[in-house]
Amino acid sequence: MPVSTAAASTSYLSLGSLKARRAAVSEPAASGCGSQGGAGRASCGSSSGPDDLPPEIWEKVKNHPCYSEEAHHHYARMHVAVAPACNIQCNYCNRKYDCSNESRPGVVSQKLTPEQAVRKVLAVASEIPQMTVLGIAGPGDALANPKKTFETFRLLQERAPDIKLCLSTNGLALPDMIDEICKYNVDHVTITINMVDPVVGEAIYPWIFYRHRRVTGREAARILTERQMLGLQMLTERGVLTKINSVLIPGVNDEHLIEVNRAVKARGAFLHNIMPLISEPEHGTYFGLTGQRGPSAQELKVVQDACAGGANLMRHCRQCRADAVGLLGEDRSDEFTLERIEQMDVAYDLDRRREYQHRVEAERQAQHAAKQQALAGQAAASDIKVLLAVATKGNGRVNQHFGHAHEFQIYEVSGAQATFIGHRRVDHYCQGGWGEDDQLPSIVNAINDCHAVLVARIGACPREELAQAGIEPVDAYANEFIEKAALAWFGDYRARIASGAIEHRARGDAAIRQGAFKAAAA
Ligand code: CLF
Ligand code: SF4
Repeated sequence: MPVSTAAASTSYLSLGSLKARRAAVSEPAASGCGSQGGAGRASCGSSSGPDDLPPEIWEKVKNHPCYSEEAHHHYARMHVAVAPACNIQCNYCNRKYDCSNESRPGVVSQKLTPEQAVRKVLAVASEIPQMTVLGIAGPGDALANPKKTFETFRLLQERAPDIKLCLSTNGLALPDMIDEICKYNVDHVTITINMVDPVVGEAIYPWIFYRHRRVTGREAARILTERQMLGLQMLTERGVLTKINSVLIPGVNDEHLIEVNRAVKARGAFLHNIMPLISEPEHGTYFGLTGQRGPSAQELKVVQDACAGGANLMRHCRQCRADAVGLLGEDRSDEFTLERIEQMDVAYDLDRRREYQHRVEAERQAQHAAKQQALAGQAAASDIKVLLAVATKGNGRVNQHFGHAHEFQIYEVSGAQATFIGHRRVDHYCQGGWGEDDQLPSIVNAINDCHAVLVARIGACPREELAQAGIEPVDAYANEFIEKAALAWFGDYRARIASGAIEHRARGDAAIRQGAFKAAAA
């Protein structure tokens, strides 16, 4: 159902058309930030820290890379592909590919039995001590495969009690599984909710399989949304932190996601993760084959911004594979094939893991304190906002060479603050030590809405091409904390405008990278 028209023929959303809805979503919450979800203070989002959250919630999220934006710089997750079947059909999914709810299209390398899965988790945990979360996210639906899913959790709890358990589901079977979820201490659940209106839903879901029969059309969407809302409410009542994933499908559910945000906040969702549809003909999905496109970077941002004040937003999702291993944004799954695991000497050492994580925590807190100190006194009011792209390999600093970046982090800077709003994946500019000039246009496209790119270093050729595209290459803040660097650059930018040296101009849109992607491990 196309929901609005904008001037440009390729655009479905206009900022103006969202303002009324945004105002409605931004009404003050009735209650404070409760222990059972994110309803309440707008600061209780994935970027929240110990000062913003009740201690029991902070304990649950502080080392979960998806539930805490800060944690994702330090802690890793892994998925085990034990759940091949699904009980619904989404128009953006092809069963030969990973579940589009939680992963990029691309075949799962190996489906696992629960026993194989647990062996793999222990092998990864022994080599990657910062791996703190095991998620079951497909390649089908975790709860459409309850025996395999819960057997994996049961076995793992016995062998590795420190690993947090997480699952992702379309929600159809959820209300029937709440007791099992709680029995195995799964305290993080993701539900993919793309609509709360069956009229919208019938354009996304051709059928569901429910109570031993196949149901199609609007009736299928009605049952699905009722089950999703009921399941979310039941999880909230049991104190399970629930994140909602929504796939933004331009012209189908873009404006409608604001209503989804409001509905899930009312039922206690902790986070809302609005992700772009990834749709290419070669994926073989209904949407891919019928030409349904995904959103541009600005279309995604407009919807996310319109939801500000509602359920808290996650903006650092990497739409990872159903067998992903490692930090978000990297994939080390190739290092842990069944063949390799068979040959590994697996030594799961809980004390060593704890000791490592204590060190990470101390380092993280030191970084946090240093950053706060660096930021003190930086804020200044401004009437303009700009986006900056940042090349970073971690520790919250501008510390990566332009040519080595496989993604850029995007910050919105207004003078008063620099806020992380997402990332853009790109192909490496440097290939085997040489700059690959063919890659530059795609990198420029990916950050084309940014005024500058902050890097540790950059070569002459990309510097020139970026400048020609109107994106200022900046290496003056190498190794500075990102926020401090962003605010300093912005102060300089405003000074140049004030002196008449430059003129402030709005930027255009940027493209979200489509197609299968496996980022190299750092
Ligand atoms: Fe996996 Fe999902 Fe758990 Fe994270 S992923 S089951 S909550 S451990 Fe994370 Fe991956 Fe985004 Fe999912 S980056 S796709 S939000
Ligand atoms: Fe595919 Fe996941 Fe949708 Fe099932 S729930 S059809 S596996 S995207």
